[in-house]
Amino acid sequence: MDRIQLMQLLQSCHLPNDMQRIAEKIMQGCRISPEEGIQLFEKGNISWLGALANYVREQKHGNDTYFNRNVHIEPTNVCVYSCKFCSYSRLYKHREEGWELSLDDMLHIVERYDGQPITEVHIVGGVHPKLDFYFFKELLQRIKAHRPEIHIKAFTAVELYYMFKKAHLSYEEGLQQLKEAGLNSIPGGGAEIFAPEIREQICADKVDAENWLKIHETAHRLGIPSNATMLYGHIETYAHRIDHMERLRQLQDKTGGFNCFIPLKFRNKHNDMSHVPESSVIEDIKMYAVARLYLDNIPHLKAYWPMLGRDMAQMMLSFGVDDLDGTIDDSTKIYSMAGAEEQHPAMATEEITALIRKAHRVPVERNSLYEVVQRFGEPAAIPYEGLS
Ligand code: V47
Ligand code: SF4
Repeated sequence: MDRIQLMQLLQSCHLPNDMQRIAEKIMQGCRISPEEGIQLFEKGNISWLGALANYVREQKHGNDTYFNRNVHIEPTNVCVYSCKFCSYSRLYKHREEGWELSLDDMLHIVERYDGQPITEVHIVGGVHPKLDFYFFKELLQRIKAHRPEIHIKAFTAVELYYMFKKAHLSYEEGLQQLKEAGLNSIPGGGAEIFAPEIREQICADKVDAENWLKIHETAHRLGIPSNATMLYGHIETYAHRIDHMERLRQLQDKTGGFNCFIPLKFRNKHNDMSHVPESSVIEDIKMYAVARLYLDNIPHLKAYWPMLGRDMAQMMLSFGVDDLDGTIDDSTKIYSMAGAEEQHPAMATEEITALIRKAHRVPVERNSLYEVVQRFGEPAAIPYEGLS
């Protein structure tokens, strides 16, 4: 959709004056304020919010829709923390109910992909009290010794905070050593909601917002890019979501080190927040659209399909999203244990490209830094294939 078409569509929606002003600002490429972000959540309706988010997405990326070929390693689900939304972790005293992989186990996972064209290993797990900085440093070194070209995106700021603290290393020392051992980028997990009044209720004992942001800032300064997430749709308000995105936007202005933003929909099965209902589809769409409009300086918006489900992730390609993460190969349990539709998340390249084409977008295989590995051509007319 071009600017004129968008303006015509907005006119036909008869927006209230305040919404019309915000929409015009966005079309002119101006940044919206936190107050305006909250108003979009409160008063925005998904038809025009979606059109605006789609316009911004197409200005940035045209029809290109990114994915990568990746595999996850989850070293352990034993964790010293007790986040209330987490369905995945087990305390150390209950470790017999969980898993702990050895260095050899994890190297064997990487070896299983020998000769296959994956480009990224994503490593995230619980915070195990006995697995220390030197264990994880050796893990990086052994993976790189085996497959030097693979990109390692590893360890949330929560895991890094704990391992650096126990090893008496500053963020800079710890990150520099991990970079030399093979760390290429940092995933976005552990951010949850930055506002302390919400953090206290859902994940009181883990790293606070200031240190999460400091670790990412230090990483960016050392040339280690990262992602950022937000866990939404539980007890937070719209103001908390905007506060979260505002802190990310400010850091991104300083460093430019965030590659992508990933809203993570709270899933409520088998955790201590099961009484909190999950967000509706309308709320999910608003979340993605407003994220695209608010975070004008973060290049990519990712719908993480193992958590949203592939149908919802596909739909979000019309509401601001340009990235679907990767093929995954059934290597993560975080969301299936919390009740996500995808109980064994894996998509062959043919499936993920077909999913993108059916949304009339162009599939582009990327590496972890969003450099193009392979373009899959313009979407053809899609024949009707029945209701399934
Ligand atoms: O921080 C845990 C979330 C995150 C639940 O950087 C839950 O590319 C919803 O870091 N409902 C970890 N979410 C996952 C993560 C990640 C995932 C995908 C891509 C990237 C990336 C990073 O998982 C945690 C937490 O916010 N989470 N439990 C739950 N019940
Ligand atoms: Fe541990 Fe992460 Fe689960 Fe929190 S979300 S309990 S830090 S594994």
